[in-house]
Amino acid sequence: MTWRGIIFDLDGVLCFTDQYHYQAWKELAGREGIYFDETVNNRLRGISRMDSLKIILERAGKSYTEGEKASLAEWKNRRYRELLGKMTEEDLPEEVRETLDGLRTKGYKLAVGSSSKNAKFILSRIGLADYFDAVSDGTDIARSKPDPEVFLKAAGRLGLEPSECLVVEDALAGIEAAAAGGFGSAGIGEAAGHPQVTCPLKSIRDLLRML
Ligand code: B16
Ligand code: MG
Repeated sequence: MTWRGIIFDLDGVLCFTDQYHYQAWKELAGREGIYFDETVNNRLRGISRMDSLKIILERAGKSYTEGEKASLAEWKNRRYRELLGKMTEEDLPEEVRETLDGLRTKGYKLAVGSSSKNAKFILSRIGLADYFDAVSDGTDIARSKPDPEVFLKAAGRLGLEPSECLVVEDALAGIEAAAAGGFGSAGIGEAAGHPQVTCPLKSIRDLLRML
């Protein structure tokens, strides 16, 4: 298949904000007396903030009103953004920078497709604010991954069909979203083992060898 566009997931592919999500959710769960660990955190990869909160509250001893849930999500996001403030251009891994530059030189159109409403803030922290041909994120969509909406928006903004784009993902929900939208997918980490993945990757650098 000849791809014309590459759509990158953000958290877990271009940079690693996992530790900050983990810390902010852990503090929130601690305040509420809810058990939370890495295994629960792994289930939150790629899905929206409110869907993540729903998973965390599965272990709560009481039920929460919609208003209470909204305040919890807001508290988590405030704490998360405080932690993101520590990120700098040094948090853009060298292999990511080289891969992006290499793909650009080869003539691919490059986009971001992220569930995060903080995607633009994170891109600016790591020095990629103006790098991509298109960015589609949590502020653009009504349905989060595994729905393909975020990738369909990114492809539309690149002026390409889904079948012309390869989605690069670390989350199982992201691979499912890519397949549901008619995109090819390249999976990193846990996502490399998903049965619907088109190309499993050991590292993001494999893209340069493959494309
Ligand atoms: P926010 P991605 C996702 O980003 C994260 O993987 C996921 O853990 C998070 O819940 C989601 O963004 C929403 O993030 O609270 O910042 O809107 O992997 O799709 O780039
Ligand atoms: Mg991700």
